[in-house]
Amino acid sequence: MAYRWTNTLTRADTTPQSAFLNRRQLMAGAAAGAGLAALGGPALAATDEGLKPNSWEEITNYCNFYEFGTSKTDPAAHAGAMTTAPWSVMIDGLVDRPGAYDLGDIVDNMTLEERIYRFRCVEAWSMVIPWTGFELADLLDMVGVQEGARYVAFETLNRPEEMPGTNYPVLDWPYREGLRLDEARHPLTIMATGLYDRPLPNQNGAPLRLVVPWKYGFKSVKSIVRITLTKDEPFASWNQVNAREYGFYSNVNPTVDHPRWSQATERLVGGGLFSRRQLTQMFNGYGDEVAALYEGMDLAKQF
Ligand SMILES: Nc1nc2c(c(=O)[nH]1)N[C@H]1C(S)=C(S)[C@@H](COP(=O)(O)O)O[C@H]1N2
Ligand SMILES: [Mo]
Repeated sequence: MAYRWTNTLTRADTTPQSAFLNRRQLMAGAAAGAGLAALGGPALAATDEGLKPNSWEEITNYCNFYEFGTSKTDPAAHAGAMTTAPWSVMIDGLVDRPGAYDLGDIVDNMTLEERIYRFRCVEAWSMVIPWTGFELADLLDMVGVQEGARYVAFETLNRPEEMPGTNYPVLDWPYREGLRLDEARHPLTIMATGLYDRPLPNQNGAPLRLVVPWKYGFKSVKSIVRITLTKDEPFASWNQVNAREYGFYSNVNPTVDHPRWSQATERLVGGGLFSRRQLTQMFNGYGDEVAALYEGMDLAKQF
């Protein structure tokens, strides 16, 4: 299904400048000898060290994608078997134009850009990742969200013949995650299609994955085949496994520990085990942009 759609907003209308670093800006700035912190603004300047993206090797060889096994290296070893073309995404539930959308048609109608985001896993490691993607809000506008929709549910491909990990009942497959609609519409929430200006590798969730930089990594559902607008809070895979350990919101919060380990600090992957442990920031450093979404909520209870 081809659906033509034009974005009438520019990035400047929708995205706080401090919220992301355009990769080209970064390169241009570096070339001109400008300080990176000056370009970064508050969201990223808080961890200046974090501005340097992790290498392609690090990002593509230290992955969580349990459909291919539970070790960090399993996805790089086994995800190559996943067929990602053609790829269609079923968009349904409370939308005006439900249907099976071909990914090529979706991408043709989106504004693709590069954004360097800090990434924080609930296992207390982190990376800095240069994604290519488009805003989820633009996709939601394309299909038309109906009144009454309050959440967005996401579902990963479930294809046992190409995904050896799904033969084990680690999770209730397919992998599923959800966001509240205002979180989904936030300009920092993107659907990634690439990494370092290259197509997304399978192990990182090709051809389409969610990226929500102020939440723990497990909210970033990979290889998405279905997006459903719902009235009620959707099923979330890790929340279902252990609700005490994994809440629906999963906002990065150094003051709320995982029951089995602290969330106060993180190890930046790639710089040596001890030298680069750093303090974790509330909302992963994106608090200026997103704290308002949670006003009035007790984040120790709704974690
Ligand atoms: N389908 C699917 N999506 C997933 C996961 C998974 O096991 N299956 N793991 C999550 C977790 S725990 C993390 S930390 C991130 C890791 O993304 P990366 O491997 O690209 O770093 O993917 C998330 N998305
Ligand atoms: Mo994770």
